[in-house]
Amino acid sequence: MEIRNDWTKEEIKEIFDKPVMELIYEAATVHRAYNDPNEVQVCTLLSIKTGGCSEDCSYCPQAARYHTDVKVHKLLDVDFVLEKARNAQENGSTRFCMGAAWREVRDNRDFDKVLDMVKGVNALGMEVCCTLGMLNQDQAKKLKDAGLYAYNHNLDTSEDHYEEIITTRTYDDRLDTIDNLRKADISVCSGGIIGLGETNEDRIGMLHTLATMEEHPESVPVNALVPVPGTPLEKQPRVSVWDMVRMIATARIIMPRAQVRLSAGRVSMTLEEQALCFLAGANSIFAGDELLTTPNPEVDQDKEMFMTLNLKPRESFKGAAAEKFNMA
Ligand code: SAM
Ligand code: DTB
Ligand code: SF4
Repeated sequence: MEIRNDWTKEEIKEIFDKPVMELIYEAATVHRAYNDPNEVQVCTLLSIKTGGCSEDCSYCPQAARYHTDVKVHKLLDVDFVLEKARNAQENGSTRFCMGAAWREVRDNRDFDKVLDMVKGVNALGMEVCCTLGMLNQDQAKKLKDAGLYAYNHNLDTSEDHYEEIITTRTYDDRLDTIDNLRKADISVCSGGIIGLGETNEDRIGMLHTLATMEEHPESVPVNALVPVPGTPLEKQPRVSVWDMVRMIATARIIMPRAQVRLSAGRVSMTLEEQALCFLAGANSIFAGDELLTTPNPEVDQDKEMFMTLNLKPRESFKGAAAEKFNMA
């Protein structure tokens, strides 16, 4: 099976709409043809700058305009961040992702500090990732030179549904940032959220945009909305595990070599539900007691899950991204 980036929406819909058992079987078959099905990447997130964001992303507790109880703080110190990265590494994480509640990267002292964080985490031998909002080509290059491995910038939803969720920047802005990452040879992490009130057509639309990029993102996070009191989406019903499974399985079939990440929402899933997601092709998680501002399963609970399911944490700098970026 060759890797395709000429998928049509109709073809993706046909996969997405298959009976669940058929879909899981197919996704599991593709998964084992391209990846070790017992291997799951463990990433740790850290919010290096929390809250006070100028954007209006309606799912996000960090937008200044909504009244949520996140503990706002300015950019953390480099030493503190490196301590957290070492901790994450001791707990088995091979990727460390630093998130900032910024609309975009600006060329200032804070950015210089982030570059130092990137250098420090890279020196630990971890895959270092950032998610700092939009960035230009020059900033992408500076991050790459500092040792950045991957950058997370989600599409979040379909182009059609986007305006219902965010009005302070456009879908094209997002695609431009992803382009800038590609030009700087940074591994792309891009996916979205389900449970924002979108239709199945929107979910298919987002997957279509990802799977028809010239190169598929090396990582595709699938987040279930964590509804946070104070945000416009606080009353959204939680997504069902079958919606997650459908999304993950379809992503796996159309982007066979991507790390499909079972991201936000694990805290409200049972071990069995998560196991279904791994069977459907998810091969990456965020570990650590917190995501950015909301709870995540406890580290010990995840260690137990890995033992129970005999999962192996994936080594750093391995797989499609490593081959391409030549950092193994
Ligand atoms: N400010 C930067 C940006 O927006 O690109 C980086 C941080 S932002 C919090 C990273 C991603 O987290 C968002 O694109 C969104 O997909 C995800 N996210 C934020 N709040 C969420 C929530 N309540 N539930 C699920 N995912 C969420
Ligand atoms: C992604 O797709 N999910 C992560 C990471 N990329 C940055 C963020 C999830 C955030 C969930 C809400 C919170 O904890 O603030
Ligand atoms: Fe700001 Fe990012 Fe949250 Fe949007 S998702 S409000 S850009 S921190």
